[in-house]
Amino acid sequence: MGSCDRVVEVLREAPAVTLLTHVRPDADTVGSALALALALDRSGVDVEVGVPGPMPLPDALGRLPGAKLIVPAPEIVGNRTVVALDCASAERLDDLRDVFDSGTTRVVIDHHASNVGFGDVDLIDPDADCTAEIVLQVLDGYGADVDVDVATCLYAGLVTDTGSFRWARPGSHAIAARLLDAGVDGPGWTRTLLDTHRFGWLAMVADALRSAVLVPEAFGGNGLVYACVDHTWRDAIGWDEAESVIDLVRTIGDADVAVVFKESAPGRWTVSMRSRSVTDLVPVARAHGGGGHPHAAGFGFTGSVDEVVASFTTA
Ligand SMILES: [Mn+2]
Repeated sequence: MGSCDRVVEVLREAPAVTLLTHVRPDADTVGSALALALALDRSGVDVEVGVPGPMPLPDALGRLPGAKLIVPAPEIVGNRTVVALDCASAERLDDLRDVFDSGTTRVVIDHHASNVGFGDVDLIDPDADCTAEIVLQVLDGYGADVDVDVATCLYAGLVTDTGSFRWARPGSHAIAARLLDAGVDGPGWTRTLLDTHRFGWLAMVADALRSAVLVPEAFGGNGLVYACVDHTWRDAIGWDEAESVIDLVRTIGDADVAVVFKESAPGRWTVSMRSRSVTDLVPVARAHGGGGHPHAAGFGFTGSVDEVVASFTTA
């Protein structure tokens, strides 16, 4: 029996399910969890969705269908069947890791190449553009009705993890067509999820871009461009507004690797990395305790940006 069939079987037998997203939640992890939650809820399953960490849910994600199924982290019951969605490792569950570990049937659904599996049932497909695609397979196996609400949640993961379909595989375009046929407002959700910022975002971006440094000798001479967003911006306009800076920095063709350092509190950083072609970021992220995909990865650290940049230069 394949992993997808096993996940379907587990879900069919569970009277109650806890679904968990990763910390610093994005549209793929939340959309995947809510799509699955909606389908289970309609089938009479007692379902709760937990979002770990201190970061508030970005406004746009709170408007997805099914967001009412999100339960504040302290109120999560923790069912015997637990599912981690889009989490490359158990660490990504942050303060809800105990909820996952306490389950008796722990399911991992993910598409990160760095994910070695940390559940009793691991459904991990690094060839999938997003976790939402894998959830769609599960929903089809489960016999769920992929109506406009479920489709909207899946589309949210698909459109964001493919960078508005820039690097989408043929199969992902086919899935997009199916979701749009189900009634998803594609242009509307794309604007909401990817092209909407608060006014203060412009000043933050100006500040971040002014900080940009090019290090041609880094990554074996393939080059690094990096920028920093300091912690004061988090309080001013919200943590999620800094997530888009990497999409500007990574357009610089002078370097193979683009990195954005985002300070969540003084000296505490989360790092987003992108590579254009030759550099495999998975080992780089793993060396710093993180994970991801060959061309998109990340990690967190406490300390000085200069030290981390120095490690890239000797890499
Ligand atoms: Mn994802």
